[in-house]
Amino acid sequence: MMGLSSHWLADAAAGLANDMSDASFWMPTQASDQASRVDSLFDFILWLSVFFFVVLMAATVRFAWKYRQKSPNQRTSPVKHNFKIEFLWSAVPTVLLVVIFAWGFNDFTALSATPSNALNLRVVAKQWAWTVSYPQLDRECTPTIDPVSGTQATTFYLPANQPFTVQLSSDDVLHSFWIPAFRVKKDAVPNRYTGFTVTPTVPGSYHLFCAEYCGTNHSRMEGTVEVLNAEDWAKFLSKEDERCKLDLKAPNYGEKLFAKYGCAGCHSVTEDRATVVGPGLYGLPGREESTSAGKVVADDDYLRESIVYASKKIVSGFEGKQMPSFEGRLSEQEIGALIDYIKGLDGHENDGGPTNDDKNE
Ligand code: HEC
Ligand SMILES: [Cu+2]
Repeated sequence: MMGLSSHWLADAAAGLANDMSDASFWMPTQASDQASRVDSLFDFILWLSVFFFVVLMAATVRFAWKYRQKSPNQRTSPVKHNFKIEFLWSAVPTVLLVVIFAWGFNDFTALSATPSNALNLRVVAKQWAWTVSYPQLDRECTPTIDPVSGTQATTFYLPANQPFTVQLSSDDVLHSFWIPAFRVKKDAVPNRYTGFTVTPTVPGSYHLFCAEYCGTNHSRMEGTVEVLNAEDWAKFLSKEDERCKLDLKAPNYGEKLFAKYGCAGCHSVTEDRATVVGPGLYGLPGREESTSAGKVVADDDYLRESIVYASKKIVSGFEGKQMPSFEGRLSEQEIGALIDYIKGLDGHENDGGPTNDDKNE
């Protein structure tokens, strides 16, 4: 148990009242595999700073006293340079900074590695709410609006001890997806995908915030992450479960959009990669593509750009041909569904692909 005063302070500082049960003075509950890593580095930097603060202040006070002016006619002796001390005060901080950098970089890369059993979430930020969908499960968690405060809160669900990957995008301005108990925070940037992978470890209910000022109701852009044990997660997955409505547009939403927007009239989707008007899209994701802007790997960002801003990178061999601009015509969810569809053409598992039993266990 914590002291009364530190408990009050921590609550007040972070507004995390119900995350605080086993929190430390500085930090909320550790509820992911990333949390202890982040906290260790935080503690290391904190205690390192405390150590040098004490050493430096003690030396300052001692020297100020020892070398004080003892009589009015005492003169300062000339200060000469001292190689040993100068070397030390450069080398020691350099080594410490490199250690901090390597440590932080290591933790940062851990956030970027996506294991194949990860549950994939697509998170779209929009002034002033989050929409969280599960392309593998055909489910979508939408915000509920409090008519009095204007708070738009989204509750979504995760299984404990299974990694999940978030692919973030924004329909308007910069937002930032922040779950303090997981120690993860990532900006949602318009016209680009960002993301991370992390594993929740403790069943419970945790806060989600927007951590980037995004306009009037920024502080009311909230949510709750419910981390479920295996039994409750199985319940959530059952068809009868009412939490996060089954996405009625699914299945085959991407394929339907592909027909609806006329993509099918210009692009073949069969293995022969036949050219209709534009290039065949089979096998494109992950491949290296020659374009007017040089060679690029066809990742989600490239696919996104090819669909929304087709003229930015023209595929080699298609210089004279025009793909119509879809700028402003597709919602983030539609773009995501189209990308999932293209990625699923070769039947490979992918982050938007169909539900797969191995993936949801
Ligand atoms: C009028 C014909 C036409 C329509 C409609 C069209 N495209 Fe295209 N598309 C093209 C052409 C031509 C290119 C090649 C030139 C370029 O890169 O802009 C292309 C390029 C692409 C690329 C990049 C392909 C590569 O090999 O790198 C993707 C992805 C793509 N289109 C997806 C779509 C999607 C999704 C839609 C529907 C929302 C769509 N296209 C609608 C003609 C079309
Ligand atoms: Cu926001």
